Amino acid sequence: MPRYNPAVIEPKWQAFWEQNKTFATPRMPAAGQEKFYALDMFPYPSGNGLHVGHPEGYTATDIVSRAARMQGKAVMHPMGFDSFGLPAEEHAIKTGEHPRVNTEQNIDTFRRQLKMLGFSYDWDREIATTDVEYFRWTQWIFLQLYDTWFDKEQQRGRSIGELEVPDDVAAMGDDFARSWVDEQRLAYQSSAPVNWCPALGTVLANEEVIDGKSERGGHPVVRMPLRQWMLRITAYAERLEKDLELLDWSEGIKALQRNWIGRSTGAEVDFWISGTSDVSGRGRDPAEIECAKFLDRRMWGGYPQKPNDDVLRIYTTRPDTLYGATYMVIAPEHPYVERLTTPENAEAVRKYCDAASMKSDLDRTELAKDKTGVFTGSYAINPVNGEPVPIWIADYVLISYGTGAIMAVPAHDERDFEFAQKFGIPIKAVIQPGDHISAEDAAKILAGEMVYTEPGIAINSGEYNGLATEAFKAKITSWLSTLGLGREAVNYKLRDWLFSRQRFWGEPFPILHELDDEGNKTGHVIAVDESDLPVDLPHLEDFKPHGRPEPPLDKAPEEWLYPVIDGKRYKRETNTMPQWAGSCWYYLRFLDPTNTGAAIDPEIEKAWMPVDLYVGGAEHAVLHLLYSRFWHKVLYDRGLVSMPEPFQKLVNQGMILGENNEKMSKSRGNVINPDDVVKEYGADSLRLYEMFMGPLEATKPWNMQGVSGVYNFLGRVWRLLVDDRADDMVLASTVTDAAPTEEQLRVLHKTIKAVTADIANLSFNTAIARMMEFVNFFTKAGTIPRECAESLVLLLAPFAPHIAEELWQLLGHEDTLAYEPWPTFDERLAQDDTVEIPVQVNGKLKSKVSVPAGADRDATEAAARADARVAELVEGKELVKLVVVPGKLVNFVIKG
Ligand code: ANZ
Repeated sequence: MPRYNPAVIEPKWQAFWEQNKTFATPRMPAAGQEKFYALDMFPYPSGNGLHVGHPEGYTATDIVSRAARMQGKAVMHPMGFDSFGLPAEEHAIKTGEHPRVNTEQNIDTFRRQLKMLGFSYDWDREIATTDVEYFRWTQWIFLQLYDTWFDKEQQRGRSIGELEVPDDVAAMGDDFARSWVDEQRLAYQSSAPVNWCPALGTVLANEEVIDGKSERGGHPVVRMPLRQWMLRITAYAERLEKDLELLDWSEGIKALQRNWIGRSTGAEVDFWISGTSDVSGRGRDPAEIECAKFLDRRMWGGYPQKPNDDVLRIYTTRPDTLYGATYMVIAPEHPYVERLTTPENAEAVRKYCDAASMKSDLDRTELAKDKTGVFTGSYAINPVNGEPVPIWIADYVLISYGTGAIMAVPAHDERDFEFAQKFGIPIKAVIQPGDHISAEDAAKILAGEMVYTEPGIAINSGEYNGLATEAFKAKITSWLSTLGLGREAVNYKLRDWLFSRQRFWGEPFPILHELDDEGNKTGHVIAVDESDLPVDLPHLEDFKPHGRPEPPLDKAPEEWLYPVIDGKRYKRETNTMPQWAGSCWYYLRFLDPTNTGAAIDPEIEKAWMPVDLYVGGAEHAVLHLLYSRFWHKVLYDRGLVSMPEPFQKLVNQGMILGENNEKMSKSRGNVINPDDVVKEYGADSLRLYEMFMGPLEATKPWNMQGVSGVYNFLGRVWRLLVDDRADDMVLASTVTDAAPTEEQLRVLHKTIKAVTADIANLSFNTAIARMMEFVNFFTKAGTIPRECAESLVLLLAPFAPHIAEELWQLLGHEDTLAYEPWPTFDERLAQDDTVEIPVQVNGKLKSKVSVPAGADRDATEAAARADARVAELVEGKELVKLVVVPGKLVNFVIKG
């Protein structure tokens, strides 16, 4: 037995922890006790089991959690499963087996593997997003979103009951008012395109479509509109961006979120629609008179929130280029398409818009090889100079951004430049390029042969000529708003969140559609009563698609699909929620996982939130982290949580590559299975190795020799404390009861100090290196005082908990070391011993002296004077000047 054998000691201690519920966390921290909430991004339990990327982040949080417990903190460290998802449904379609069966098998595998790695989770808190008792509260939170509208003035979500219906809306009747209210909710319905694959008879998720074909089978996929649920995350764009300031996240992740939110500032401008281009006639023709009347009305009436019918409202980030607008573009979905299209263009426009509707936004913008478009036949008047500007339709303008319409300035915008070149539209330069542009290029830019998108000095811009871009923007925006023709505006790239999926294996929406007497939907919906939650998934005979674009739940049995309430028949919503839903709030449920009366007890929420350390993969930098922050803010606005942000500190672990420096993947054959590593070296070695590979956030390749290296290190620790020639477990004779020497104390205290700081800084690789030095030192000495041995075991415990528990027991302790006080250090002993300092006399090096690191001026001077050589030169001489730079140098300037 006395050989280091993880195969024996690891299961032993795992069983001990489980039986004794060593890591059970109390409901609340004790009075006065500091709390620490360490959260891992819970895994999707795939059929492949855990991969070595999982234990990387999980070991990091486990080290911090174990150390925090020993430092006396109340530690919340839970684990669960994000278990809805496509693969389980695919499996169900193939086998006819309920996806729950497969999901639960996979969860069992994951749980077994996680336990095998010795993570100190409180397993009584385990949750899976597919648990009916969990998604009951996911549905409940959806109902809170449904019950909330966003008050722009107060910048917060409020109960729909507090929303006042404007008089003009109320005047349109109850039915209209009800629809109006529904449109204000944070959860609302809208028609959005889905990927319909006729050959497979099912709607596909975006990730199942590759180059317009189904991933499975390569069948054509068409985009078609379907009524879906949206969440109004855009209402929170400003706060989501601003509150990033409150967070201790890396600048990189913050930048990714900021980019995704995509704040853009510019101006809205109204162009009066003239119908024809004849207003340029400058005579008193009727169109010009109308235009003058329009301007007059605006001057007195101001800029209307909603544009009137007689204008085309555009959004631009470059109002300073207004004089260079040579055409306008509206998106193919713009409500004015029909109005603006003249009869001779009608056929071409219809064809163009039909084709555009089949393309995704990405195909229309980033992936588009060529600009396309069609002229409407209509014109609008440029407010700065009265010029008529032709209005085109082109799919590079998206309906979902800004106002869905632009003024195009081909001289200063790449997309517009390409378009104008292709369609022979004039290109008019209105910015003088800066000096960094060659004379040759500048000439081309001015001739409209080359695009220039940077700032510069205004030209061809009437009274604004000579103004620099920023000043021009400010001036013209203010002019526009004085005349009621425009205003400053902010836009966000962030889009509302398409929240429904045409899938079986997801949370059902707690929503019922009203039916009329004929059984047709009236268009109104009601929320399922809270007391009727959860809405569980129905029984299905099989999971095969039914061949229509409606969601698979349309195949559900009558009793599920058509509930009757107070004698009235309803149809259930058959879309399901996306996989992101469950992970939006799991960190709250961990705190109160068995509460049957609420998602979470507010007292408990206050006691434990926010998450103090959240570790996970960088692939979640935007979606998951933005979605959960959004939900949290809504819950905050509605008084259900006490803090505006859920995750105080966030760290992204780096990716672990295969031994060949490539991404691990089955096809590359370079996947490392944690089960195999544990079998050969043990969990402690796997944990230690993953932390020793390099900085947590770095990308790093796997190396089996490295695993064997840390395994050997643990073997050395073992042999330092265990007599491996004895028959039973007895302490090695190296362990003595002698008091440590000064030198040993220095090594000990320095190590404690370094490891403690390294854990706080998540610098685990350096902490391990320190412990290795420590072990080398005492191995060489051939003896280790018990005090030093015990401290080593405690320091090692967060990293390699099984071997540490075993050695702790051997050192004569009966209980687990999980709550043993963390070793402390004496600052005096922990200082790095000494530094060598050059001592000069009149600027010439005469000697070197050793002083304790951190020695002050006086101590440094004293050490220099005590040096025999220096003393000889300096004693009795007149000192002109003395330079002492502690830690660096001493210089005596003497006379004679
Ligand atoms: C005139 C102009 C002149 C523009 C110029 C740019 C450069 P960001 O920064 O992304 O907000 N735009 C506005 N709405 C659009 C839509 N729905 N679809 C496609 N493009 C749209 O960019 C805003 C700029 O993108 C706007 O400023 C507009 O073109 C275009 F020298 O207006 B700009």
